[in-house]
Amino acid sequence: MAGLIERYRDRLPFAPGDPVITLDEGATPLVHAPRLSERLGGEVWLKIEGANPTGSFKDRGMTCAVSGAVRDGSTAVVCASTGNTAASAAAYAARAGITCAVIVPDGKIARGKLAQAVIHGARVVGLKGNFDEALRLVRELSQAHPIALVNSVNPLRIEGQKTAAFELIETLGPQRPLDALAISVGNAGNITAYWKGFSESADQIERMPKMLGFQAAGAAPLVLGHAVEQPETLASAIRIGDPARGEEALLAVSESGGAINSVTDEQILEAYRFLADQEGVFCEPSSAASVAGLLVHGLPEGVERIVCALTGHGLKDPETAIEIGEGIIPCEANLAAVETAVWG
Ligand code: AN7
Repeated sequence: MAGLIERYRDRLPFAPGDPVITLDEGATPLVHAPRLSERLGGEVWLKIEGANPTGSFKDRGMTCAVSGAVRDGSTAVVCASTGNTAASAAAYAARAGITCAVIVPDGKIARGKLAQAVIHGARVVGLKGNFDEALRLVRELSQAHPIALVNSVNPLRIEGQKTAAFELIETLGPQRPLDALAISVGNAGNITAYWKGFSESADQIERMPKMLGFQAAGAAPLVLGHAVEQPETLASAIRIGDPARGEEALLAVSESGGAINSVTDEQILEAYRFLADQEGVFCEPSSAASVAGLLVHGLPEGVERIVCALTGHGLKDPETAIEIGEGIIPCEANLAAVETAVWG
């Protein structure tokens, strides 16, 4: 399967002959969730964005942002990140043969993401500060130096990420449009991108889906209506207090007749476990915020068919899984002991 730029070139700002930096991102599975459907009384589908090459939806935006940077003659890219953007930027920069620096809140990103950034050869900077401070600093840095900013403030990121909406329409078909999209919200680029994708496809679908965004309760500026100085949540990917695309996200929500709500860390973890043990789908806690939101708030009036965007793979954050999963049963190396261990 070709990468996104090749598949959707007519709807992306790339001309034939432009350099394309790709890892064959996109075309991710859309999996029906029977148990979740039963619990919610609707038809629920999971868009498995963790199946992208670096394990998150960021790859959709990054193929475009890094291709654009190369086209414009940049030899270096930079981003602030809660982890997934860093992993994706590092991989695509490696692919492009250019330099990458990532600024992450020190000690606050999941181990898998850190492993990716390091092994792809990025300069990994552990900032004594949070994501919002990191983003402010990289914006200044990229204005003062010839280094391309690949956060979702870069319009090419939104362009790439809107293709997830195109895929949903293709997969479900125009006769079976979805009524709503549930999605976790951090810096608010992804919900903005989905809405752009649906809006550009308005002529192909009978009705526009409602955008249902969910933030972690300790990092819910769009629910509270003001920035959060010290955001806190175990869903480290969405530990963001001042989303760069907050206004656009609110617009997407109001234009679509949707809503933004918050969920507690406990509710996020319950959804995270439910997906893993009832549906066989392992996503990271931040991704499970979308499902938590539906479990807590229910399906809105008139919503029957819904897609939850599961934004990142569970393996990104092995520590959380091991911490909250069932423990490991120690066992001597003989059959009787194994029998006891297996059957209890
Ligand atoms: C798994 O990597 O912001 O609302 O720096 O990694 O578009 O920010 C990650 C965000 C949801 C929120 N789920 O998306 C980063 C970063 C996962 C994420 C979000 C992120 P946006």
